[in-house]
Amino acid sequence: MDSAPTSKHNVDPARQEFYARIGKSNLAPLWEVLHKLITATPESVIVPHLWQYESLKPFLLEACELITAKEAERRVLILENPSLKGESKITRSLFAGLQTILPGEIAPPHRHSQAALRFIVEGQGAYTAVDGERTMMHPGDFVITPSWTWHDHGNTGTGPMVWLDGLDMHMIKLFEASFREGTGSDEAMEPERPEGDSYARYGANMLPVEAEYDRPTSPVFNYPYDRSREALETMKRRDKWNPWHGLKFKYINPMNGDYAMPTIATFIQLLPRGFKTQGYRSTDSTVFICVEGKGRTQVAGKTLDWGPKDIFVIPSWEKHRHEATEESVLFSYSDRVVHEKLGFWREQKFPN
Ligand code: GTQ
Repeated sequence: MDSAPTSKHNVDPARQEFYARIGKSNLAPLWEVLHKLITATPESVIVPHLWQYESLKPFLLEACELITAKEAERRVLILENPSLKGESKITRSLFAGLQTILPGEIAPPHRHSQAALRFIVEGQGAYTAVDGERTMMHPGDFVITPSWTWHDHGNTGTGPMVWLDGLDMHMIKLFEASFREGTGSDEAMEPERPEGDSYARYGANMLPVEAEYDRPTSPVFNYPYDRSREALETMKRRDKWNPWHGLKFKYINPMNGDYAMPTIATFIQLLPRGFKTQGYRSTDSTVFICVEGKGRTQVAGKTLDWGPKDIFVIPSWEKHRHEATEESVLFSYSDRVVHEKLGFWREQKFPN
């Protein structure tokens, strides 16, 4: 028995009439959208882009003349992907912004469901406090503010301090799980523990024998650059260079060896002078910041020329390669940890 529609001629209007009718019942036909929903390969809506720090810096300083850190709560200029203007997104899931704080200023305490990372760009003498412990920030340090921890920032130095904020903002938004609160005061919170406490407890290849720490985020909330840089420097004497990554490491949570944060994966890599990586792509759109050196990244027919403090973003599944014209260090972050945990992370390594 043939159950196919017999008169093709009448099918389209009949379908349209059907769709309109079921639409009133909040129903829609999957077959009209199936291949837009389930694409053969990732179709990223974002574009590769580079922000040259030197050209942004004047805007950071101009913002300081227009608003105080206190009034702004956080004086941040958001890095928006050119294809997602007005959405506060550098990728579909992640936020990136440059936060500036002047000597004597504080950014008042608050807490929120969104987790943040800070990657320090320049300056000295500013601290961030997380959950009652302050840490002084230095260029190249990777600092974590876990979900729902109280945090404030203050600058006790003599010049402006700038860092890159990375937040899992748009994941929380997707899940409609955002909470936020302030302390009701604009004043900095009083430290409850001495500076360096977490690092001593969790950052010295030892753990308290009866550790009570039970967050899914690393208790080491400042990974100082001098330690990461020293590790890269020592390893480069012996390591073979990975053709796709140079010498690349992920920051980990010493409690379990997993990524340092449950929603954002963070990495640091060293590319020797003259090194060209082979083509690579992965499902996690990635934000990079050049810490030291100089080079370029080829992606989607574009060349992103980077130097110290420049920030760039590579979309999901776009083949790219890095070339270091000087010995370079890149820090990067992405939502790879989520892809891996949920079982859909993919990568492709090209032979050239
Ligand atoms: O420092 O707490 O860039 O709450 C965006 C939201 C920074 C922060 C941002 C924030 C923060």
